[in-house]
Amino acid sequence: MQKTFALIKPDAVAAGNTGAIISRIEKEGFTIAGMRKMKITRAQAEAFYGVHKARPFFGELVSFITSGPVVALALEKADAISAWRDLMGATNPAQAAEGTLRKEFGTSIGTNATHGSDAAETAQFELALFFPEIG
Ligand code: 3AN
Repeated sequence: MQKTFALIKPDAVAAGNTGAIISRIEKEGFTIAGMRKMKITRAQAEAFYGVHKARPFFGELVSFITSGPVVALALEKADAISAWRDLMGATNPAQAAEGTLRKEFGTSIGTNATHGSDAAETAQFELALFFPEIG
């Protein structure tokens, strides 16, 4: 079993898609090991998106992710990191495959409904940031 970190982003929460996304998560066989609806602070966002600091859209990322409530999730499954990225689909919803969450719920490359850790080290870092109580 592997754990990954997932977020339902402010666009999807505001659009009332939290339940539909959680339902897909359970249907796809993930165990929800942690779940918290919260507003991310600026300091948390800057730490979370630290790897993107040099990107031109860093400011945009931080202001979007702090713009409204998110649902933070610790998900567990065999190969959870890649399974969750497969379920999310491509970063840009316009390029995401049919049946993926970003295709169904994302509206632009920035407002793309969900986040998922991209590697074991990032999963560990992001889980520790949002779920320090989960080992
Ligand atoms: P992913 O979330 O699929 O791993 P990354 O790591 O390339 O994608 O990008 C991190 C986040 O930055 C994405 N979730 C997306 O919302 C945002 N992003 C990526 N590219 C752009 C862009 N060109 N303009 C605005 N936001 C972007």
